[in-house]
Amino acid sequence: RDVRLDEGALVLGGMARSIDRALLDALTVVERDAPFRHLLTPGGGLMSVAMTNCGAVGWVSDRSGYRYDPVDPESGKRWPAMPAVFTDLAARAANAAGFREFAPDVCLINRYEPGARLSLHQDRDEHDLGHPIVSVSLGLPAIFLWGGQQRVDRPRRVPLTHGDVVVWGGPARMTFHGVRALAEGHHPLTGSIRYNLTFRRALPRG
Ligand code: MD3
Ligand code: FE
Repeated sequence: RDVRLDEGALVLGGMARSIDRALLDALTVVERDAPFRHLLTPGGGLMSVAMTNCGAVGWVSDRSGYRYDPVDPESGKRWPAMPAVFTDLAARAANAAGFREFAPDVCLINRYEPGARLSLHQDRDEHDLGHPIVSVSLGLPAIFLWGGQQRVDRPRRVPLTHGDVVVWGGPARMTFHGVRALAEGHHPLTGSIRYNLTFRRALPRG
């Protein structure tokens, strides 16, 4: 079932379910070349969510701040290419939400184990905030926190389950959001893990 959370935020319930195995197989290939790692925040803490990327650039964090980097700092090599099954799903989802010709240059992949969480934040490291973000949830369910335009706005709790795809854009693009600590559980395809793929356009065209 599709749910509009706000103007510009559309949940495409279960849209990725029919290709879940293909997505997880492609993820295995990406993580062989760019393993999941816990990034250091500028404040000096380790993130509880483990991350990796594929595409022309990758989102990274270290003591000097956040950035999109064409090179994986762990390997010194470029990030793995974005698998066609990823790119294709992102474009179809953006289209379904009314964003034509979405061409992501990065897929940030978040891996949650029980207890891992993402505190309330805005995504503002991208060059042009006019492009939407597409996110795909796989594995264990999570409670997504959907806030307002200010950090103090009390967030709504939105359950996201295996195969859910969400498109965020337009007036929803700068909304504060986060993920509550993952509960223990077992999923037949991922075991005790939740993955989230987020597709973005980070850099200017060309
Ligand atoms: C709403 N990831 O990586 S995806 C992130 O489930 C992040 O791992 C979460 O927030 C996760 O930055 C949520 C959904 C998402 C991503 C970006 C957004 C929602 C957003 C940007 C603006 C508004
Ligand atoms: Fe975010």
